[in-house]
Amino acid sequence: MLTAKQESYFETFGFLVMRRYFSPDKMKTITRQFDSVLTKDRSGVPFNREEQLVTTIVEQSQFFTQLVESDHIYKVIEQLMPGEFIWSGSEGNLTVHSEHRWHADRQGVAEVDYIRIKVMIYLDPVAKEQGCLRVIPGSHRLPLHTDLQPLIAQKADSCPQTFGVSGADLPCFPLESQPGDVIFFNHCLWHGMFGGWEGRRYLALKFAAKPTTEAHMASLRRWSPYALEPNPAFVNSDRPRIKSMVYVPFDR
Ligand SMILES: O=C(O)CCC(=O)C(=O)O
Repeated sequence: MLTAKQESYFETFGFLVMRRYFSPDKMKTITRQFDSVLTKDRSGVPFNREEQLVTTIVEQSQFFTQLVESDHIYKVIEQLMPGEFIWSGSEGNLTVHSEHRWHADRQGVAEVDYIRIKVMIYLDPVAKEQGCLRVIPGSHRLPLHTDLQPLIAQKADSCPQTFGVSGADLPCFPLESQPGDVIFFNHCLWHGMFGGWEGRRYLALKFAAKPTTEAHMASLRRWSPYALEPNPAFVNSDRPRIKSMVYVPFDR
């Protein structure tokens, strides 16, 4: 599904944007399903400008589970991960914050050789100054990855004190997107968001290479313990692709 050039792009820069990946009709359904799960999670109460995160949006929705096992997602992850991979959870996000300061979801020298991928589906148009994901290309790799380490505190003055510019002015690549575009990025890539508004929505799907070492296990325990305790909806699934992603301990 991906070309060799797209694979090289992802490996080198740490992200890939698939433009118009889902049709307008498909996006309408994705948005309707997203709103429905989040409204149910609020017990039907209208959005009241409070941040909302549903960490099992995929697991509790047959529609989103099918999306994950579709070629559009599953086959691409299969191509971007060097071997087998496991499911590492989902997020339905309705945000109100205006910025998410620079960080890498998995940060540190010990992390960069263990590949994990996050898929971002923004449900609203987002732009550089209006809530899009900004990335620092190539920062999933050493030495750039650790050169940015002072920013991990994510304080208002982390960026000015380290580089003399505000977080919003740090050199970056803004992944402006329209509904239908889909972003795949390496969890070790440094990223941030500025210009967010109340009611910004995105779906995140997370995958990790199958852990094969104690270092991988330690990393999963630290950053994503939920990946090691798969949701019953996935454990009991009879769908081959879903079953293939359920974490099974080494010694079984
Ligand atoms: O709010 C956003 O769009 C960025 C989210 C983010 O930084 C993250 O999921 O780690």
